[in-house]
Amino acid sequence: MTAARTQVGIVGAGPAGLLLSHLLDLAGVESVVLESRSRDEIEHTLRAGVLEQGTVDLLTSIGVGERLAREGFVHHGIELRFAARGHRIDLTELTGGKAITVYAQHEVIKDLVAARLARNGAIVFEAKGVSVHGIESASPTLRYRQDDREETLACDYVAGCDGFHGVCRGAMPDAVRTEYLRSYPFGWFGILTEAPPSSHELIYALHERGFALVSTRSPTIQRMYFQCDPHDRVEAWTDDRIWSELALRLETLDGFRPHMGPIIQKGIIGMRSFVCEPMQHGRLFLAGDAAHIVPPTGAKGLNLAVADVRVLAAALADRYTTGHDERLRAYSATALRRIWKAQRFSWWMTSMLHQFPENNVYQRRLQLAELDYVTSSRAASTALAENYVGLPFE
Ligand code: RFL
Ligand code: PHB
Repeated sequence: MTAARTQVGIVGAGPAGLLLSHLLDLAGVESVVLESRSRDEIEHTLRAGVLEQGTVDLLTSIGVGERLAREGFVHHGIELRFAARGHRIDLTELTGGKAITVYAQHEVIKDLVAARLARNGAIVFEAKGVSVHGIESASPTLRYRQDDREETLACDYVAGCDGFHGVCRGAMPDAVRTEYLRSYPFGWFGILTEAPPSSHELIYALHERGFALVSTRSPTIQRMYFQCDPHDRVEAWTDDRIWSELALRLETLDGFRPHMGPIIQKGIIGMRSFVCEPMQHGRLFLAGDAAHIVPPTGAKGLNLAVADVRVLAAALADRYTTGHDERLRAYSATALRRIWKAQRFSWWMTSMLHQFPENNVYQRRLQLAELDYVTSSRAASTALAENYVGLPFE
């Protein structure tokens, strides 16, 4: 067994863990990241696509925005489509100049890994069986296996950035934790297709058959989703069936058809809303999906992970440079204010844009009235726009 020591032990090399490690390094605080998967795996897992303005600004200000500026797509609006008509929400005009950038999460991961390694950052890939010990003591430890060796990492603080299925949340005693959960009675079927963009902006559509979303990845690769049964099987969906479902749900009075191409990836994603409170116990701090999940309809998950870590990194840096721990003690409360607002927005977008099996005709008419209001009232579209591009920090 070998033992090592660092200031902050970080579990998980997702956007939260990698960004935290980078921000700490820039502030002169040492960390080690333990990741259960290989570098190749984390750099190729397909997930989010939409970055808020504040996420882009942060990544740019810390030197990881170069490829993002070159290859990301800045979008100034989105379309809400219902009753076979499209309605544009002008994000930039409604928010005084803000926009979102479409840039895949695994590209952000590649940029952050490269930035960490360029500064000799310590990332242990394929760290198996990570366990967390002594979080109520002054020197917590992380134990794990690497190449069949048992390793111990002693730290001042542990950051649990290990996603929804990680081990850190469970290291907080049940008695101090309250978990808020809501599951949705549907999932998203997601595809990647080799085709030109079907639209120059994202389309969020509500149809009698359910939700559909048109997004993009590059001029030649497109990302699309549609609401499905969460227990459906991917194999039940042939390419032809997928394209006819998307064409139906996206139809407009003026004959819109999505550009079809070979489907190179298919998958089903469950939808839930989840918050764990508090996000801190002893010397363990949770950030990102380890502490909260939102349904993807508001495109908030990755952006929230970034917002948590921004608060946590500043609080830890404060602790090391000034010796004060007020910001660290306030971390959970500070982060949760933004998290609950993002929960509300994601729940609201999801409720407005999906068919719920339990909804009766009256509730369906209310959904259409809500969409009509959001797209025709400046006040209502401004509320959507300011949440979608990201609420201001603190
Ligand atoms: P992650 O990305 O899950 O990273 C956690 C990392 O921890 C590792 N890990 C462990 N390591 C060591 N020991 C253990 N025991 C471990 N257990 C886990 C994992 O291997 C992994 O590398 O969490 P993080 O960093 O908090 O980041 C959160 C985001 O990934 C997530 O919120 C977003 O992907 C959500 N999301 C979206 N967010 C957006 O902001 N905009 C979007 O457009 C958007 N679209 C989406 C999404 C999520 C989706 N899926 C697949 C759920 C679209 C989809 C389809
Ligand atoms: C994506 O491009 O993957 C994407 C875009 C918008 C969302 C969710 C996912 O709301």
